[in-house]
Amino acid sequence: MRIVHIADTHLGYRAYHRINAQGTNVREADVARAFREAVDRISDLAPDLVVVAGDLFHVVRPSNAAIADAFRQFARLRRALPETPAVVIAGNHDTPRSAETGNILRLYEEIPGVHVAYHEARRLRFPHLDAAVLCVPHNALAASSERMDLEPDPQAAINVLVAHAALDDPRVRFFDEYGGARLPREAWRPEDWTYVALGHYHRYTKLAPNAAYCGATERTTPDLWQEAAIPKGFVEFDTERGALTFHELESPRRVLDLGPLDARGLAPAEVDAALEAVLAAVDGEIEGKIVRVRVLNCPRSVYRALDHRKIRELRARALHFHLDVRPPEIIRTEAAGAPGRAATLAEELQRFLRSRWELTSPDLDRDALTALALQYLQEVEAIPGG
Ligand SMILES: [Mn+2]
Repeated sequence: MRIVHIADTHLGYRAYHRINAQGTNVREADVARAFREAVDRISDLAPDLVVVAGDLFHVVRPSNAAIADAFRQFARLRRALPETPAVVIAGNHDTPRSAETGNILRLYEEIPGVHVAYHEARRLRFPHLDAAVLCVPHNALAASSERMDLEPDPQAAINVLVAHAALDDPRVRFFDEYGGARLPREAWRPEDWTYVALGHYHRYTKLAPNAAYCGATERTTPDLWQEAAIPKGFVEFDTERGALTFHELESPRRVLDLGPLDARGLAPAEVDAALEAVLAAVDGEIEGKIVRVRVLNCPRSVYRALDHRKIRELRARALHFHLDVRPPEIIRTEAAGAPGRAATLAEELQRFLRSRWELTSPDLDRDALTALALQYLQEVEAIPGG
């Protein structure tokens, strides 16, 4: 049989305050479009089983439009593949912190053939496939204090494990996917399962011939520059051939991370020219794209004298244009961390504020704000039990 494994669609994600002609946030429309493309492609592939390994929604309370659109997509999938069950588990993004808050995913159980695990671990059996699916949603791992032993069902010929978790494995590095529940590597063995479908890590990563993170369908992590060149899509696994195939989606919006330009010793007009050159080298226009250009060693006085009319024009043409200008006194070599030592919270914060945090106005002083944030952190850390 063939299984399609998809995860981290993050429906309802929004960014950049840009609205399309229908009045929808452009990025919210983007994640919806990527999911629609995935449903089209899955319908064409006609698998025997579909698993959604968590973070269907970006937030616990998605917009009505996101809820309705997801409903339409599952209904469409059902119409295209009436014999194919779809199993959906909750991830950290679509699990409410309080159990009293209902989970929106339950709504989708109204669609015949859609099965949802949003709270506790749950085993689903599909006799017509001779298959059992062990569902381990975020809450099942986050709420349990003991180690969970994940065992296949000896009665079933096909055993699938679906989990939304931060796997304890050197091949995955969770830079931006905060808040995942840890899944120790010893909790499961790939050889015990027909297929292991993981969600949470947004980059497609094959961990064994029959185990993978399928990655996200759009770029929605806080530092999406890191994801600029990472393909987005879903995975197909053929249990008879043991073949795992990654299907890349075409619809995710282009993200360009350009530079860095070195402005050391350059006059403002020379920085303008360098900026123009790096943009001219882009394949196609920047229209509608998400673009960052990093400029290093650029003093404030040079930044102020740049051609800001041109920069405003770039901001209007791109969906999002971020000119990330750093003054020369900033030391850029920290943060990789000394080997063998985890970064402290202060180092993490400093790294984020210095290199990842996007200033909303050029008048903000990154250094002053970083110093203030570190001072606040120090004060909090000085409180006993704080
Ligand atoms: Mn996610």
